[in-house]
Amino acid sequence: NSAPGSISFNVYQRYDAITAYLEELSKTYSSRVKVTSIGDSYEKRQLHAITITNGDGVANKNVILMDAGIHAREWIAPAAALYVIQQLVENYEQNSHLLANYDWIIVPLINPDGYEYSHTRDRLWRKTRKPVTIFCDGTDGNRNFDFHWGEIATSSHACASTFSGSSAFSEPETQALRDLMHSLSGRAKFYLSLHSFGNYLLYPWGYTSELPENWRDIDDIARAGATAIKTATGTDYTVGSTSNVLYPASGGSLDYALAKAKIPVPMVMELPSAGQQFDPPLSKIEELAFETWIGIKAIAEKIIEK
Ligand code: ING
Ligand code: ZN
Repeated sequence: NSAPGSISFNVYQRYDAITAYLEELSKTYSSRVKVTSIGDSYEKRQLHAITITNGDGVANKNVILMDAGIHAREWIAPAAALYVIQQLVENYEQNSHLLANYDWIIVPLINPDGYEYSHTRDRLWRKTRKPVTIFCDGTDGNRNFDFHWGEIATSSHACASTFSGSSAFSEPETQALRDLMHSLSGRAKFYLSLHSFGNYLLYPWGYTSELPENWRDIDDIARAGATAIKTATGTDYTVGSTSNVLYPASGGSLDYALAKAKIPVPMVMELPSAGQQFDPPLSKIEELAFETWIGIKAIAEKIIEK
């Protein structure tokens, strides 16, 4: 089911290779693919978004928005995002129904500074890389969004791995994602942020154990994804609100997407670990990415048919 392409899933690709792949797709498939920069990281890496269409030239279609890699060490997440990109672009014939009335906008690596740092210096690095004090660097991007910022399961200590930031949206990476969300206002119908690990399909809220008004719709759609994965590979996912099935946490992009950017169906997917936390073995990357794609496709089909 995978298409031939110039990216391989037998290693965790680095920022430069990911960038080169996106640029190659935009050249080879110029009628259907556009790559833009939505901003620069603290260390001045471009934050790339790939817009995938069916090439019919119709403007302002509905949008499915995805990001991955807000947490540096969760390497399987950007790999899965690249797999989705590959399927939609290089395996277009089999997936064109997913692009008929929807454009997909995917940011496969929203925290490239942290990602590179987790490859070169500290495998378990989670945060961005902007210095905070003379002793400690980095902010947890998924605690830095301005909705109940700094309230729950986050730290005000710069050295902590869940440091919420010196202020809400203190980081160029979260600013870029915020601006992208708002620029799609009214068009984005589904937002998915990929993390690892633990096999969860999460929806708001993280800041409270109460549920959003449309939770039944979101739950239904998430369960379609979990069921598709269970059927395809036997892998179990837990579906529910962040605070109810995982832990309470505020300031995440998920809550922000619903509350502030008004994206009606937002989710976080916590991918599997293959028993190795943030290090699924290289031989498992493609399998896990494929399985994730099965779930995302089922969810997208459900969104699109609504
Ligand atoms: N988990 C997420 C985290 O940022 C999460 C869980 C999802 C929190 C949505 C808040 C909102 O802690 C991982 N593994 O990063
Ligand atoms: Zn994460």
